[in-house]
Amino acid sequence: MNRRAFLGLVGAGASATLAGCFDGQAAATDDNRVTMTQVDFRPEELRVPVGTTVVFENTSSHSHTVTASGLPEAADDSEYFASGGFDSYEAAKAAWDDRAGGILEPGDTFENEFTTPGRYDYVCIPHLRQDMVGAIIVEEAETSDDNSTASY
Ligand SMILES: [Cu+2]
Repeated sequence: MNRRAFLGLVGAGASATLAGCFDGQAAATDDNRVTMTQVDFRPEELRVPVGTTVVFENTSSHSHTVTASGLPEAADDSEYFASGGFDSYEAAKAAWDDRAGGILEPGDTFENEFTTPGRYDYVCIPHLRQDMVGAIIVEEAETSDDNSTASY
């Protein structure tokens, strides 16, 4: 391998590693994207492999929040997520009531990386009465380093 090709590979690896560290860097596709309509999350349930960064995008003309309401048992407190960066539902709710904390205005996005398998329920605090709720279902990676065969 010549030196130029080697440097190119190093560069690609470094940017792939860093991509997860910055907000707004995750590429949103249909596989990892949830949109907000007037009073709905779409899709209401999204299945993703573990390690996926999900992008929540407010494509409506209303303001919303993305606020986790239930984590899988295997997840620890550090995996709590909410727009505004709160570390518990109680904190997010108090901030919303106090100053519209965690608000996602039209066009805003919020991202979260899901590192533990299980079901993560979340709500939009200002539209709870309209049943604006969703869930991210995080599945174990299908491949492993043993000799299991792919199922597709
Ligand atoms: Cu809402």
